[in-house]
Amino acid sequence: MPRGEPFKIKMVEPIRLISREEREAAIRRAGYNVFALRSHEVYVDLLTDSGTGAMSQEQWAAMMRGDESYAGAASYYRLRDVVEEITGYPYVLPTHQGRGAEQVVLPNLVTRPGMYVLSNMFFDTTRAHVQLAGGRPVDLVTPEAMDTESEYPFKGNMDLDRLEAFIRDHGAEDIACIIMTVTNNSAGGQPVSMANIRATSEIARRHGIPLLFDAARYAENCWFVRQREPGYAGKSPLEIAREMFSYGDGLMMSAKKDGLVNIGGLAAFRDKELYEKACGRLVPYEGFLTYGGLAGRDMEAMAVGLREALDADYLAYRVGQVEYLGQLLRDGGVPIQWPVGGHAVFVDARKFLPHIPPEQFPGHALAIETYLEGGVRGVEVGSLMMGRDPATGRQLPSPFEFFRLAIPRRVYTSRHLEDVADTLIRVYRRRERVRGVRFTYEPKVLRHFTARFEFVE
Ligand code: PM9
Repeated sequence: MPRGEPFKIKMVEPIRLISREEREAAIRRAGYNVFALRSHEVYVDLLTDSGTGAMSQEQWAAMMRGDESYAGAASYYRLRDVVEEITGYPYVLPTHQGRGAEQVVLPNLVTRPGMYVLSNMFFDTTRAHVQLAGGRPVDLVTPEAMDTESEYPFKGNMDLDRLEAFIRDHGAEDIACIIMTVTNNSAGGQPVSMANIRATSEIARRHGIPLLFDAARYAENCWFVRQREPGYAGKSPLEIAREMFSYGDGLMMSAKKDGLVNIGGLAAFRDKELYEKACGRLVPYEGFLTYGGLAGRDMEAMAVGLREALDADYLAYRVGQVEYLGQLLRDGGVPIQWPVGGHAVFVDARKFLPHIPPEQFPGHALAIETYLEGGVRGVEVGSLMMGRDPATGRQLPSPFEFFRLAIPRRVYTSRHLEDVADTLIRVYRRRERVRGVRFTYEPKVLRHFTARFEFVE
């Protein structure tokens, strides 16, 4: 097998490492929040894999075909056909991004305040949309996910025993829906097995509860199923995707990940009823049914990107590159969620910085330190992102304290990732000198994006 990337580079964007003094000034000005850094102040930007990928020549070419008609655009129908081919869902709505789909779909299911929405694990915007709709999000990730060192191959799984018990204790009528997040971002980009999806679907159907996918990274999940689950090695990623979606009633998707586009999202359904309810919210919040907040050219790029993301050579390179960074870090002694996830390496900040308690956000402290050390930007996924209980104002307990290095698709070379690993290993060697942080400003909703901090002395 060749070891190189399955593409060559046709266009380049310069990047550079600014000086240590400039980095210190930049992070101070940013209120010690990496979200407030300007991109030119960052050398390797692993803040997110969302919308940061490089499009292919086929995607750029397809954009020229964009039909910008307000209603009935040909680009919409091309996108719809691809989504139906992959998912089997005929009712397709474009949205401006993943959270657009969430705001269009979730309030139709959370019909009474206090209803529960169950998930293997919510991403923060999905959790926020459940709460904004008056619902109560409940994470039911498998306990194996908590042990960051075990070899368990599907740490993204739903805990089926807790799912059954929750439905039995609270009653199916109080459960708005089940959301299966593939891959499970908050647990470390960890995959969900087909067996677990099938079993979750059986439970959902038995109780008459809708099962929706949060499909942001569904193609990477399909790759892990093919690699790790008996019986799938000979199947194409497309065949695996079709089987996976056959177990659900619909999806919400940020196409900025496995749609390989810089902007765009999707909602798609098996049945007309959920679709029609979503249409009622799409028009006032996103746009007309056949553009949903996107340009025709965006839908063209998405239609091509959705297919490219299921290409076996691409997926082998993609997941392999993330694993390469994980292996370099592990070899350097850095504790990470293992096995490595599909889109990011999740550094276990609890183990990395045992002297920093959760209320001083060890994952965020590591984000600041890694930026200062080598201009590398990653993000906290832990107590800071988890936030407070809206009813009591108390900090919600976070099962993890991660510092996430998310790898944009088709953007950085392995040499960049070697620089990232060297940077983090240098921080690890002087880890006892890293300090925790506290808020100087704490926003009420999705606080990690705009909060400001100072070091705890
Ligand atoms: N995920 C991420 O970096 C981007 C926003 S925070 C920097 O991981 C899942 C599983 C996601 C996700 C976004 C969304 C929302 C839904 N589900 O960002 O609205 O990981 O397109 O998608 C980010 P949008």
